[in-house]
Amino acid sequence: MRPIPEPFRIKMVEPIKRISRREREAALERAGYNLFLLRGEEVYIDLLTDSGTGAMSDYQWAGLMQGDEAYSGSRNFYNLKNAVKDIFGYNFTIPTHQGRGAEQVLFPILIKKPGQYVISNMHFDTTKAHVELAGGRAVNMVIEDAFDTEKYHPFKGDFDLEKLEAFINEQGAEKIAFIVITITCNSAGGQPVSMNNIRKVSEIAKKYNIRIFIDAARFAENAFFIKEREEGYADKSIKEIIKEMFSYVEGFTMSAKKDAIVNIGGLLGIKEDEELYNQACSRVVPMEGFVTYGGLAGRDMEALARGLYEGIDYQYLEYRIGHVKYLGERLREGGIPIQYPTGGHAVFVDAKKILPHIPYYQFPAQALANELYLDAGVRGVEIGSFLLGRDPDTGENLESPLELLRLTIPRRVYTYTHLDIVADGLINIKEKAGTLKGLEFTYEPKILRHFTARLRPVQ
Ligand code: P61
Repeated sequence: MRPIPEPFRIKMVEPIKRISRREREAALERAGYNLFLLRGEEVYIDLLTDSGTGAMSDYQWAGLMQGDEAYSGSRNFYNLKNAVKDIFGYNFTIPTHQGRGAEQVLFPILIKKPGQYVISNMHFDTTKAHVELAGGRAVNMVIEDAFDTEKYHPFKGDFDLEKLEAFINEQGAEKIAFIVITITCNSAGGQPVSMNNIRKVSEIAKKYNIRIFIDAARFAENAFFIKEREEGYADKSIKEIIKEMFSYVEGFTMSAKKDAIVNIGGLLGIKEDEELYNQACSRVVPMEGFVTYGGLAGRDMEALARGLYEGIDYQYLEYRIGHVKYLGERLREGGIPIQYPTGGHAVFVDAKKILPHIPYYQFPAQALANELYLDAGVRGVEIGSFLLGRDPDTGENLESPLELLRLTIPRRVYTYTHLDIVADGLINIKEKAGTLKGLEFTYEPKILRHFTARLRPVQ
């Protein structure tokens, strides 16, 4: 595939350096074979996350200098509020320190009784954690095709509508606290949700009188895929598509560290429900900050207001999605199995297929991630059984349906040559895959183990 050119010039750079293989081996051993425990300087190309790692534009940086640091009513807040109204059509905007800030404000308002369900195509890990902290139970209802990495489906993030309706009928609508549509569906591979599916899910929600929201971290990338792949949307603008997507729900939580290309920030958007807005205001003050800053400085809100527009620019999105696809195509050409088609923010490598000799409880995707670091200085992240943890009742390791290595591409940061290094590294590993070993714990914390656990190769 021919690279889609960057719609920007590089005016400022951050030097990076690749340490030697021997130094990487020592670093990995010190980090307990857990890439989260490396220092940033020990990594050459960092594909751990696309969250807060993007490069802001000159216009966003200029906005930082125009921060009005008023405790209440800063002009930057109003710029942000106007941007949300203009792009999403929503009346109420509450800034938060990041996505999970919005989740912790909203979810306890919606989960009224312990044990109520929250249904998503697929919850992201912090989202699931906030559902559970608020007493709810998170269930995922993405289509089966999402788990078949080789099968092409234009919208692998879609809800399984039959399953959704059957579950509501089985449990009774009063047992469902709310539905949240995650766009794009991060955990399924950054896969988009179609407009048709969003509309149908909202019809089901309306029919049963269930509240419905969007987890909007990658809303612009999702809109781009709708324009490219869904019938009837080729001639609509990205902004028109976004307006329609958000017209079907009552509100959204957003980590602005992704598609809005800021290093920190989140949003809670509410379409028109003033009572919900008032309830959220009472929670945001003690948890995040006053309602017109929510844990952000005025300058952060200005960068965010500007980033929202940059993130929905068609030329930028065409480059962005093409850039990620370029890595996906290079890997496929090199015989590396990936979640196909490539998603919006990352390429997800199917580690189970490359390392069939490593069982799930020895974490094949983590073994692959570690080898990629040793070979090429590239840091990806495991999305599989290591992340999933143990069954709280039996203490057994849970088996994830997929063992994935996520190569997450920061926005406007790395060049195509960097992506070639990543692809060459993985293709090289494939040749010696049979020699890779699984991992076992030397230290395992009780919760969220994949951040701090320590491992060693199985002998
Ligand atoms: C990521 F290793 N995502 O994908 P906050 N919803 C969705 C997200 O993707 C998301 C949040 C809400 C991250 C960052 C991350 O264990 C981890 O602004 C669909 O991060 O609070 C975040 O937004 C939360 C990486 C988060 C992790 C938790 O890389």
